[in-house]
Amino acid sequence: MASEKEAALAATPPDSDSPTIFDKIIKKEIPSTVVYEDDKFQWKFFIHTRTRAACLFLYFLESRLFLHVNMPTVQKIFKCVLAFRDIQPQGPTHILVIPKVRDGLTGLSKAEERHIDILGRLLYTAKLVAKQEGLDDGYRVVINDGPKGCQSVYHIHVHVIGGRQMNWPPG
Ligand code: DGP
Repeated sequence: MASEKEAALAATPPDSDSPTIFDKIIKKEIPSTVVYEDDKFQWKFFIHTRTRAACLFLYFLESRLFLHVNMPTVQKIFKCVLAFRDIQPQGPTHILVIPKVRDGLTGLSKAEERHIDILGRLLYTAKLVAKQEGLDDGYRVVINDGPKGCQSVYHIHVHVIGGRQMNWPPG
């Protein structure tokens, strides 16, 4: 298996819509150990969206008829964040927190004002997950960005690493 650095240098930053391995994890097409899944209703999105009636109707249809249609807006409102164990853990605990809808956020450097809510939710979920994992003595939260930041998967994600003493500066 390639090292993280090798994987990051080999990774090509994709178009914002190109699928990544995380899309398959979100759709449960490949297995992962999910530790947290957020399907909370986000009132802020709801109030600001101009298509709320249509979204509610689609969500109702989806939940009643068990449709599994890709409806990004509906997912953005109702299902936001997924956290699962990293396949190459850098500590006894290593969890990735990702948005279920990328919405152009291939990495932090692509963040725009519309992403403020989801960025806050990712960090808040990192805290929830750390607590859930019992990382009471501390942990590290990392967002790698771009080739020099050692990013290998171009779907924004927050690493939550703990269970061992961290060093500084990071490698
Ligand atoms: P980064 O280098 O910051 O882009 O982190 C990507 C992380 O994703 C890396 O730590 C390994 C992890 N990863 C890659 N593929 C998979 C996978 O199929 N399953 C899981 N659980 N993690 C993966």
